[in-house]
Amino acid sequence: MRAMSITFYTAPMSTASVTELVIEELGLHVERVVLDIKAGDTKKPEFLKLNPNGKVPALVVDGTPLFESSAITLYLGETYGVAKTLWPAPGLHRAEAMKWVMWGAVTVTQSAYRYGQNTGPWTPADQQNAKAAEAAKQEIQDHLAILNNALAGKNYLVANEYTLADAHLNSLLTWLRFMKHDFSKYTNVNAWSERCMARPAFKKVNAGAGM
Ligand SMILES: N[C@@H](CCC(=O)N[C@@H](CS)C(=O)NCC(=O)O)C(=O)O
Repeated sequence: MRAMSITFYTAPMSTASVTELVIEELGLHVERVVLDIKAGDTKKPEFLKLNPNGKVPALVVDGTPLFESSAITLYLGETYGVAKTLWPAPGLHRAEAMKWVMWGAVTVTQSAYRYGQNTGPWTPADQQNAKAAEAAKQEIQDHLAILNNALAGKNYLVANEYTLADAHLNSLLTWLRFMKHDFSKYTNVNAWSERCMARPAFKKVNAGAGM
């Protein structure tokens, strides 16, 4: 395959760490640009030209800007992952891998954001709603139960082989652990997370992050 030029815009302790892990698993050589969110780097005009949402991760591949971590995982998976057996070839196993990445991006993230907005330091206290926070917390428990059932008797999500879907979803779940959601009932999820986190790529990316 022709070598492509890839520039990766990232920031510490952000959603970009999901992409960081995917890049590490694939062993890709990228040019890394580390932005400082607090200093306003993600809202500077030169970055907004690449990602008008003003968020990381963003990737520029041969001059084409890409945003949304899930889209980036799908793209990197299909382009570099199949030969490395980290992403299924086109077909139903690929569809299952996409299913879990998108479930994380849409279903789990929606509840996690709602919980964060109604409890965290990002929203003024008078705009927070305790009932909405409680409902979101329960939704997260329901999502974890779904994942726990899906992992019954299995080591990994798709065809029982580790793929970038495991990397992506587990990486996303580290944020739920960080936000102190209760994982104690979900033994299959916890055993799967342990397997994902034992991989050299995960250890390398998270070294020093305390996760
Ligand atoms: N849906 C996006 C979410 C990206 C996102 O929320 N990034 C946050 C960090 S976790 C960000 O860059 N925030 C910077 C800002 O709001 O200025 C994705 O999955 O890529």
